[in-house]
Amino acid sequence: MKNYSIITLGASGSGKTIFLASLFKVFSIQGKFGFSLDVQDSSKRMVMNKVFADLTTGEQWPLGTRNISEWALTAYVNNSEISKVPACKITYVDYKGGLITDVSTKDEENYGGYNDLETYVKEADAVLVILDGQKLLSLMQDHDLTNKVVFRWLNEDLSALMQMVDKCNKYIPVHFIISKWDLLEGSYSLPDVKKRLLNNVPEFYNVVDNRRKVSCPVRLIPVSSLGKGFAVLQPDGQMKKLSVNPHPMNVECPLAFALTDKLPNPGRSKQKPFKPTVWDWIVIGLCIALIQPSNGFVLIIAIVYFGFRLLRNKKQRLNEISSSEEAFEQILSKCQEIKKQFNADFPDSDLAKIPSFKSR
Ligand SMILES: Nc1nc2c(ncn2[C@@H]2O[C@H](COP(=O)(O)OP(=O)(O)OP(=O)(O)O)[C@@H](O)[C@H]2O)c(=O)[nH]1
Ligand SMILES: [Mg+2]
Repeated sequence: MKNYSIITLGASGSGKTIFLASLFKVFSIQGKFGFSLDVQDSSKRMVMNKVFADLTTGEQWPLGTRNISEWALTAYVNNSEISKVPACKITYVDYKGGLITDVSTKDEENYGGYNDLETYVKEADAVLVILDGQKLLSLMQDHDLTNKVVFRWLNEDLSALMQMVDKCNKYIPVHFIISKWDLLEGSYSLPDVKKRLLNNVPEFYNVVDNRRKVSCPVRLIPVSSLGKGFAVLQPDGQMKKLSVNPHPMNVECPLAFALTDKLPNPGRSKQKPFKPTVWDWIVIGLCIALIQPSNGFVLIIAIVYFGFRLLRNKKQRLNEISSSEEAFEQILSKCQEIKKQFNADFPDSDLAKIPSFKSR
C-alpha cells in the first residue's frame, strides 16, 4: 500500500491541531469526497473525536499541544459491498508550535523535538506550512507595519518557518495554508493577501521564488477549520465562540494537493512476508518425523505442498494489491475533482504562476 508522510509547519496557536481534528471529522465517514480516513489506534481516534466534540460544546478552546505525536491514518474507499478497502496510509505529525520558534540548545526537550521535526520535514512527501490567519489579518490591517504583534510574527514565526521550508528538497511540494480564513474572508481577497505577502515579506517571496524556479508545486490555500460564523475575533485578540455548528471550509484541499502533487516513493512500500498457517506447521512436523535420507517420496510431497502454498499466497497478495490500487486510483481521481473545484474558486492560489513576479 502507498505510504505518504505529510507534515504541517506552524507556530504556536496557528491552528494545526484544530485543522487535524477538522480534517478527521470531515473524512470520518465516506461522504461527498468519496473516501474516508481512520486511525488504527482507537485511543487516538477517541482523542481526535474529543477535540472536535469539545470545540462544539463549552466556551473553552483546546489546550496547546505539549509533545510530538504521529498519526497513522489510513484512507479507505467503500467497495460495492460497502466494506472499506484500504487505499493508502498517511502519516501526519502534530506537535507544539513552540518547537519551531523557541528552539534553544539550553532547552533539551525543545532542542530534541526540533531535531525530530527536521527529520520529519526531510522525509516528508508534502509539507503544509500554516500561516496564522489571525496574524495575517493584523498584517493586512497594519499598513505602515508599526504593529508590534505583526513585527514579531514576521521576524520570529515566519522567519523560522521560512528557514525550515528552505531545507526541503526541491522534490517536496510545499503548500501554504492560510488558517482561520473565516476571519479574513469578506474583508480581503486571496489576491490581496498574496500580494501583501509577496511584497512585504522578503523571506516568503524568496522561498516561493526558489521553489518556482525548480518547478516545485507551491500554493496558497485559504482554509477555515471551523467555518464562517463559528467564532469571532474580539478587540482584545481573544477568539469568542458564537455557534455550536462548525462548517469547515477547504480542509480537504491541502490533502488533495499533497496526495496528487508527488508520486510516492516506491522504496517505502513493504512487501507482506509469507506467514505459515497451523496446517503448514503440521505438514512441517510430519515431514521432519517421516523424512529419511532414502525417503524421496515425503520430500516430493513437501516440495509440492509448499510450492502450492507459496503460489496461493502470491495470488492472494496480488488480489489485495490490485483492490488497494484500484481504491487508491479512485482517491486520486476524487482529489483531482477537489483540486479542480478549488482552482475554479481560487484561481490565484498557484504561487508558481505569478505574472507580476518580474515587475516586483
Ligand atoms: N476563527 C477561527 N479560529 C481558529 C480556527 N482554527 C483555530 N482557531 C483558533 O486558534 C487557536 C489555536 O488553535 P490550535 O489548533 O490549538 O493551534 P496549534 O497550532 O495546534 O497550537 P500549538 O498546539 O500551541 O502549537 C484556537 O484555540 C482557536 O481560538 C479557525 O478555523 N477559525
Ligand atoms: Mg496544537
